Amino acid sequence: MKPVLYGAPLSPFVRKVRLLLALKGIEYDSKMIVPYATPEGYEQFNPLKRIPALTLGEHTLADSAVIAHFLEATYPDHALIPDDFFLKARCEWFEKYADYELAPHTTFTAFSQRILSRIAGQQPDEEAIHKAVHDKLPPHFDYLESQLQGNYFVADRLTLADIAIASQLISYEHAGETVPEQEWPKLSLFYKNFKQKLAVEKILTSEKAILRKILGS
Ligand SMILES: N[C@@H](CCC(=O)N[C@@H](CS)C(=O)NCC(=O)O)C(=O)O
Repeated sequence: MKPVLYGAPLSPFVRKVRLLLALKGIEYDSKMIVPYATPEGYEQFNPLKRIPALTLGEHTLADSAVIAHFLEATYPDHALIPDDFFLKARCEWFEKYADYELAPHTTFTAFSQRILSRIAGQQPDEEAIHKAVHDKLPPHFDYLESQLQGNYFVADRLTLADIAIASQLISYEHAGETVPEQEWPKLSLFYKNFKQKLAVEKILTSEKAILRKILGS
């Protein structure tokens, strides 16, 4: 029985789950669900009508963090969450940080304004983007820079913490923004190294193709 992932690949929360599935080598089926235009009945998968949702047999789950932790418990191979209680909690901390502190700026401002507005035929709010890039994100990047241990955030190896943070940075890159190397060398290198992993490269290539198609560029 394969899990079924509901969502759209350009969502960073769906991306987090896709990356986890790919890095763990879990086969799954996908069902395209476009946010804000969810089909009737989608509430049975996610009552908030957000993406992602996931089903495994009779089980239905919503929210990327809940899904990621469920998948980790159900498919323990290629562990992406440490067993040690403290490291596990650190991993959860960075995942939460990415989902709730970075996302408002990387995704819900930069990506939404530069990409989603364009798709809707609207002008991006460049003032809001400027504020996100120059005021809101720098303190978060300073914090993340101070927390990096080598190439990883937790346990000196790849974990869900890295996946969650990089998922937000990918949305930021899709929006045409980067983490400048001069200001945040460790964070910039972390992101470069993360993208070089084969499973990540494949997903990123497919996302870029989708973006080109959507934007007609
Ligand atoms: N905390 C949630 C966030 C999910 C989320 O906000 N998804 C967005 C797309 S990136 C969505 O579905 N938005 C539609 C809506 O809020 O109605 C998670 O991690 O799954």
